[in-house]
Amino acid sequence: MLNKLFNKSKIGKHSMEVKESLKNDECLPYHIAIIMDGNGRWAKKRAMPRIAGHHEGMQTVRKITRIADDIGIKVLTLYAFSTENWKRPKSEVEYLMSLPQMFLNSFMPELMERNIRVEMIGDKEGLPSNTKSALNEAMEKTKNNTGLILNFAMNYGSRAEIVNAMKDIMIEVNNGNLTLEEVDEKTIDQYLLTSKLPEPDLLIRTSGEVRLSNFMLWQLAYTEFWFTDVLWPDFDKETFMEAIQAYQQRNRRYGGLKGE
Ligand code: V0D
Repeated sequence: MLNKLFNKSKIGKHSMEVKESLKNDECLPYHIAIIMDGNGRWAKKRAMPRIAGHHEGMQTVRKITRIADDIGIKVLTLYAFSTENWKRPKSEVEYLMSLPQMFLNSFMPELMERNIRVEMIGDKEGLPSNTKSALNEAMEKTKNNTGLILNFAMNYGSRAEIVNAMKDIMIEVNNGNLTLEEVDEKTIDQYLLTSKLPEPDLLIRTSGEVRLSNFMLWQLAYTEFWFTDVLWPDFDKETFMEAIQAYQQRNRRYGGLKGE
């Protein structure tokens, strides 16, 4: 039922038909995922505390959300907090956990105006209650919005997501609701936290690290990757457009080869 909302039936597993229909639009990626790295490094370079970098990074989230919405991106998934990030100093984790509330308090009117829907993937139950209620409120208020889906990965880890999907599938098999023979890639898709979303077309990681860090391992199987040394707080429209253009060029080349 929600598949209809995201037009999943129409766009297919790898958004091929959207890519087709957007040919005139030079193959705008439908779903962009970003690993927002380099906030601490940005602060260090300025002899500022790490939390100042996180605050600046939050402003970048605002700017990039506006741009994504303006150019017609349909889904923007932002890796905001991994299950590994709990290992950071308590004061830093506390500050990070206050960011969703801070962000939503000031940005909610604009989210509504822009018809943006807030979503999240990750273990919400593991979040502090203030953070959880800020998120719940934002998702509830924006649930009927039909524009850009702003999807935050919070307390998210991809292997844990896959383990939980496997367990849920095994329960169904155990209960006789599903047979072993019926389990295929589609089944696994359906049990992941991203079951309602198309797979990312483009993954961006900032700050020069070239790895996935347990982010959307299953979902990124066919995604184009784009890496930059730019630190997340310095990420701007120009960098964003550079990433999208690189994606479009790769698609064009692929299309050209395929046609010959
Ligand atoms: C810090 C860079 C926005 C990455 C961006 C708790 C690290 C700024 C949010 C946010 C974070 C999350 C959910 C929501 C609204 C806003 C956010 C965290 C970190 C982790 F509904 N920025 N931001 N959440 N940073």
